[in-house]
Amino acid sequence: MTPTPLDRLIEDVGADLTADLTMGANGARGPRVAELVSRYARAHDDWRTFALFDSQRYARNLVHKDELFELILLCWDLGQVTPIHDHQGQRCWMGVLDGRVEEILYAPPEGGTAPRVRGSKEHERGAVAFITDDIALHRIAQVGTARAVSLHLYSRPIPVCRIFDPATGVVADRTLTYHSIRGVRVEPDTAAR
Ligand code: 2CO
Ligand code: FE2
Repeated sequence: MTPTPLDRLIEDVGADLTADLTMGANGARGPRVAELVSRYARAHDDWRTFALFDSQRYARNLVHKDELFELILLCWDLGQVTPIHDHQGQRCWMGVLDGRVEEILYAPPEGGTAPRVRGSKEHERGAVAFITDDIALHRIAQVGTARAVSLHLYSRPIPVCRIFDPATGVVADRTLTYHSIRGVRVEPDTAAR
């Protein structure tokens, strides 16, 4: 079967992250993931096969997962948002495929205080944001009049994250679940394995 553009993206990202691993911190170049995701986001729409929405909350649709990374299509209905959260020490790239999302960045709370807003950005189709816990915590929200779809790449996969109460900074663990796996709805939403 001919590989789809999304299959090729998975292959290219896998090769890039593997090369990055073997080169270590002194590698000749950093990962090209942002560039690969941005190029894909601008040119292709075969991701639509995996774009399932949920009226209750943003839907996490698993496209690919291996030891090194997971690729998840997030579908945002109008007004849907994440809590303020971390990424468990992993790298997170977010590329917008459709619509618009707002990313609000927060400084990690110190000693039980409310997380402090550090800034916000809006991202449109083709934009790729990158975050780690060293950079900030964040919260994503759909904005505008159209539903949004974004592609999230975590290296390594994140089965659980920490969420922060916006008023008190109180922290809780959240198990991250999938709404679908490779285009097939899993009911109820299934925990990452
Ligand atoms: N990290 C959130 C999640 O995987 C989405 S916000 O972008 O990283 O549900
Ligand atoms: Fe996130």
